[in-house]
Amino acid sequence: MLLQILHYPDPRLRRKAEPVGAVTDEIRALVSDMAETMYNAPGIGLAAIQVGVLKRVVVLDLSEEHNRLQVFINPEIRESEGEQIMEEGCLSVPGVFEPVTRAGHVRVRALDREGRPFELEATGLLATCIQHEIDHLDGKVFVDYLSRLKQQRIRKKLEKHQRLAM
Ligand code: GNR
Ligand code: NI
Repeated sequence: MLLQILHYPDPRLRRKAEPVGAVTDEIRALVSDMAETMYNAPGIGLAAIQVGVLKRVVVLDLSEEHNRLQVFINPEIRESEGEQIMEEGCLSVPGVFEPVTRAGHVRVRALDREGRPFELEATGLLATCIQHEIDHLDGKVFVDYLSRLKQQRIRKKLEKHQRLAM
C-alpha cells in the first residue's frame, strides 16, 4: 500500500519517533508499505515519521535495481568518525538539493525485519543516508543544517506549492 509522504514545513516532521517494542507482523507490514512508497517516489531512503508514523523504523535501498532493501528498526549510531560533504535531497523537501557536512564513517546498530540485532559500518552515501534518516526519527530535517536565509527560501517555496496543490 502506498503511503502519503509529509512535506516540509509540516509540523508532524518535528516530532520524535518512539522505539519499536517488538518487531511484529504489524511492523513488517509498515516496512513493506514504506519500501513500496520509497521505490514509487522514487527515493533511496524513508523514515516512518515521513509517512506520519511515530516509530523508529527506516528503510534504505541504494541499488539501481531496487533489489537491496535494508531495514533498520531502532537504529543507533555507536561510533562516528571523520567528515564528508554530500549533496542531499529529501522526499519531504521535494526539488531541493544542497550539500550537507556529516560524519564520513559510522557504525550503526539496529534490529532487522526479524527483530534480530545487527551492526553495520558505513561510509560514503550509505553513511550520509543513515544519518539523514536517524535525524528524521529525532524530528530533524536536512534543511536544518542550511543557512537561515536558505531555510526561509525553501519554506516559502514549498508553502506556495502546497497552496497551489489545494
Ligand atoms: O531519496 C533520497 N536521497 C538522498 C540523497 C542524498 C542524501 C540523502 C538522501 S535520503 C532521500 C530520501 C529521504 O528523504 N529520506 O528521508
Ligand atoms: Ni529525508
